[in-house]
Parts: sequence; C-alpha cells; structure tokens
Amino acid sequence: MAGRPGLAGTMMAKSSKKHKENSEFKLLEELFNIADKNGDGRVTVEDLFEAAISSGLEADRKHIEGWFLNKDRDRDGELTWDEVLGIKTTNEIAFDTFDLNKDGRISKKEFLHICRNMTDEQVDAVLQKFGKKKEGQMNYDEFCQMMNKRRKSSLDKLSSAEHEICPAKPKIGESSQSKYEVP
Ligand SMILES: [Ca+2]
Ligand SMILES: [Ca+2]
Ligand SMILES: [Ca+2]
Repeated sequence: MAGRPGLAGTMMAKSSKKHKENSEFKLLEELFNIADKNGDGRVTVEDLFEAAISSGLEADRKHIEGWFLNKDRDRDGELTWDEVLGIKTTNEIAFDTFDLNKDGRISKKEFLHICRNMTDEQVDAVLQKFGKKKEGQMNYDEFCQMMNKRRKSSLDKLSSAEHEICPAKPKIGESSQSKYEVP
C-alpha cells in the first residue's frame, strides 16, 4: 500500500519502531492543527473527520469516533492536544481528589470532606441532580457532566448549590498543586 497511512491505522497503531511512531505522531499533530480551524486548541470529532478527508487520508468514521471518545477524558465533546497526549485533565485530577477511597464514585461523605463550605442539603441537591446512576453517589461520567456544565454556563445561571462547589481548586492533596500530571 503506497502513500500515506490510513488515519485509523495511524491513530490505533502500536508500532514497535520508534521512527514510525514519530512520523505517525507528527501526522497526528499536523491533522490536529488542520482540524483546529479556529485555533482555540480544541477539536470536535467532526473537525477531525473533515480534516482527515481534506488531507486525503483514509478516514474511517467509526474508528475516529472510537478513538476520540477514548481520548476525550474530560467528556466535554472536544479534544485538546493535552488529551491526545494522555495528560490528565482537570476533571480527572479533581475527581481523584474527591474520590478519597478510590472506588470510582464520589459519596456524600467525600463531597462534604472536600467542599467544606457546602451544607448537607446542598450536597444532596447536587448528588440528586447529577448522580443519577447510583443514588447518593456520583461516578466519573456524572462528575464530568457537572464540571463541564459549570464551565459552560455563566456563574449567574448556576443554582446556589452548584455555585458553591469547589472542585477546580481543591484544598487538599499534593496532586492538586500542579495543574497537570503526566501519568
Ligand atoms: Ca477549535
Ligand atoms: Ca475533552
Ligand atoms: Ca469514593
């Protein structure tokens, strides 16, 4: 097969050869920059797909979507270059800080422990609103929904309970000192 490799192959490939990895990585970086038309450092799955097509790559939509979902770790429907690199997102770092017993869910107790300025009732309201899967708890996806909603809406629009949530700047834990952690 001559010419440039297929996009899906490029993205999914686990080549053992370093130079091949490098060239695939460069191609991915190039593609990301093309996809980021408005230059805000974020691309949607649609941006990526269009960029692949316009670059003449074999673009398998399903593969791109699968790869995208896997990489979109903060679940906001957009990919940053940091996410492509696998650098922990703010949501992941915040979730780790909340999830004290590391069971993959945030309980009311854990919520209250981190957000000491919130009342019992406020935490209940937040858990009820976002934690639908398991009553009184919040899983990672639900936590992301809450965080992403906070980020998107203006503070004025938020209910008083949400307004009080303090996840982006946790008070405890060494890991919260640095914004990014390379795994
Ligand atoms: Ca963009
Ligand atoms: Ca994202
Ligand atoms: Ca937990």
